[in-house]
Amino acid sequence: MKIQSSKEFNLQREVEYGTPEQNKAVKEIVADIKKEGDAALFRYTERHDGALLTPDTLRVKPEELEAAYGKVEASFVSAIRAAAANIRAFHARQKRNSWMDLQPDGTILGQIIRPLKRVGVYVPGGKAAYPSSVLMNVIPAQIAGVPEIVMVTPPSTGGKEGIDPYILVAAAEAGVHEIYRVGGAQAIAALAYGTESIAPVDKICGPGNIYVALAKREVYGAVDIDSIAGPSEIVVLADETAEPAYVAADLLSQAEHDEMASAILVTPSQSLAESVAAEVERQLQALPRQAIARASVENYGAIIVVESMEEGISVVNRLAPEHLEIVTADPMSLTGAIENAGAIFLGAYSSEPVGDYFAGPNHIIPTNGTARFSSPVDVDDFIKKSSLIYYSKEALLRDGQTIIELARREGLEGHARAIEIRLENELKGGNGH
Ligand code: HSO
Ligand code: ZN
Repeated sequence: MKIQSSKEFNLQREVEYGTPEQNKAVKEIVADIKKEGDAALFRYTERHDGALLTPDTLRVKPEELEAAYGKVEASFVSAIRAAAANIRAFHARQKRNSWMDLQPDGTILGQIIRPLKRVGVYVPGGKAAYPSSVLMNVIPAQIAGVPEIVMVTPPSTGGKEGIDPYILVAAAEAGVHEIYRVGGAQAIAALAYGTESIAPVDKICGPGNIYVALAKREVYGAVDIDSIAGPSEIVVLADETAEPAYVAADLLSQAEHDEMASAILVTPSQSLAESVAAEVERQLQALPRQAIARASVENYGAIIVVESMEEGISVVNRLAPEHLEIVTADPMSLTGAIENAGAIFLGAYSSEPVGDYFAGPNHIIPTNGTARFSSPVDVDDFIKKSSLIYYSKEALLRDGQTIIELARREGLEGHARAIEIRLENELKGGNGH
């Protein structure tokens, strides 16, 4: 890893918007599913995934879920259960209550909180089919009270055997209600517009390849979508008290996700910088995903040596990383100065995988500097709010003229008269309810 100063460092990663051909292909798939429903869904699944589906085989049956438990280790089931319990407990703290405020004049104002009715979770095939991400997408929806949680995933994430049994077990443990074996842009379109066999959803979330990302963008508006996740990022802010081998291991733990992942150490200590650089190289040699992690640290990784901890904090705030580890003598004392970071891990023992898998906070976190204005996935992503307004006669008599004034200023006489007709009637002594 290159050791550089903050002036030399410039993190720039292209956001993928797809090639014109990819965009065209996705638009066509979405339009076909919208027009032809199941017929197009089965046609594209045969073409892209080589699976011939029927309305009967599209949906995963309870027997298949049961069989999945037979294919995974008992220790995996208990690990998933323990993680799910922590994730549930953390997200349960986020639940909001509806509220109403009754004022002395009889006015009632409030917000009614309701869960979304039906949510679709996309689970990709291939190397990024993570059971942990199934928990992180599904549990917040479940805690929000979403009554219909639907999962879609390509038909052979587990090779010829069909869907990966680890994904099926995670889905069952998380509380998914329906599972369909479709993937790609066609699955996103089916969730958004519905087909004969899949009822449309209100929101689609979960990561996927470029076709999935483009399809989500294409259907946005007809349904809500989550934000489109970029490659994973970690920034470690450390002083000379940090253990170089731990810091290097944490940097590599995120570098191994993706060639475009970014792993950065920010430190005022030249000696830590040098020992972490050596450790990264040493540990890389023995890492099964060395090729991916090496590409990541070479292209998007850095060790930035700063003049002081204050400068380090300002570099972190500029990067606005998805994950920040603070590994200093007193990490808590620096936390207040961190303005932009999706998740903050404090101290030598809060290694990022603790949060990726287990502690309870969500691991779907804003990337690419978007932690400046957005937050990790939580229960709020699966609710909607309705405002409630009740005005008493007394309140309308008091505020009516003010409302009329604002309406006339906007040239909206109809608005003004809707108020005025009531004021006149009441002042005449009428009691029009
Ligand atoms: N670090 C990833 C999440 C993940 N790690 C899933 C392991 N599995 C993005 O936050
Ligand atoms: Zn991770």
